[in-house]
Amino acid sequence: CNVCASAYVPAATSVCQLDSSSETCVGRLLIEFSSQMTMERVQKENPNVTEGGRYTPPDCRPRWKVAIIIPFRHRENHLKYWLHYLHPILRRQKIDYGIYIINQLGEDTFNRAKLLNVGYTEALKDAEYDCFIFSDVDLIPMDDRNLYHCYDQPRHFAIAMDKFGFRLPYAGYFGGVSGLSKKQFLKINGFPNEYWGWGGEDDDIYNRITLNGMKVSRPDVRIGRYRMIKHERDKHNEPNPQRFNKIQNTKNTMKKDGISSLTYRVLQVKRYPLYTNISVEIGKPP
Ligand code: UDH
Ligand code: NGS
Repeated sequence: CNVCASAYVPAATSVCQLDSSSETCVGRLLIEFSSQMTMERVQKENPNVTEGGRYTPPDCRPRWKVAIIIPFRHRENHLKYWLHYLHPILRRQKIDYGIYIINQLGEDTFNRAKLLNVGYTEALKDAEYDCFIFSDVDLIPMDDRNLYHCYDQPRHFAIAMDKFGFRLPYAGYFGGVSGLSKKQFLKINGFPNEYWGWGGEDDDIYNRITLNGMKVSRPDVRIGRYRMIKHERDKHNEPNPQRFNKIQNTKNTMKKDGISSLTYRVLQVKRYPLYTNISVEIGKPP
């Protein structure tokens, strides 16, 4: 009887099996961005996601509580595809998660890493997350065995992007999608707040990780594949000319510039069916 079946929630006793051979995962996925996507459709596809974009697997106890943080401004169309693909993947992976869009208000220079620090802080006001995954809005995993939880070492997920010929562009690349446990994040004093505009902030984070005695962990290159939604360069996110100098100085700057020095103003928190949108003022470059 369907009614009984859907009303019955078994006691969540066993720990979720999250090895990459998990029977609920399907492996390689077909990812494309040519069909029209609407938020109504994505909502209908994901009736089990609760307000604010939260989900807990009904039949097992997850090891991690994961906040997924997306830096954002004017990318509504990309967000629809991201939600369309990621919610079902995360559900199959049996992840306990919440989705946080950190929306930079105004038209001052974009600051990806500072928005990620805001996401970390704001998500912790919602629930006791112990794992944080930081994802660009335009990156979709092509294999659901790339598990969105935390690892013994800081994790780099987006290691084989289509635009780089499904390889790392360089050994220390840490961009696109990465994940740190709360402990790992605090060990590096979070992310830098002082990279305004495009580039270098991910290299600074990589430096923080290695300078603090940690190593980056990565999936197999056949599994860590991603499609990026093609787009032009955004306005107010020009390449930052200071980025090359700044990444030479991480050792000196990381102790004072990070989660310990973060300041911002939240203007609105809105809970939508598939995500929580946090609109913030983060200031502008000095
Ligand atoms: N982001 C926004 N809005 C912006 C800028 C950035 O939402 O205006 C977010 C978004 O999540 C994006 C991420 O920050 O995925 C990273 O920024 P990016 O997509 O600009 O970085 P990427 O390296 O592109 O992907 C750089 C410009 C490439 C131009 C290529 C022209 N053919
Ligand atoms: C490096 C940038 C990174 C960037 C990576 C890939 O050169 O921030 O290219 O860029 N570092 C510096 O500029 C110091 S991409 O091809 O995605 O536009 O993530």
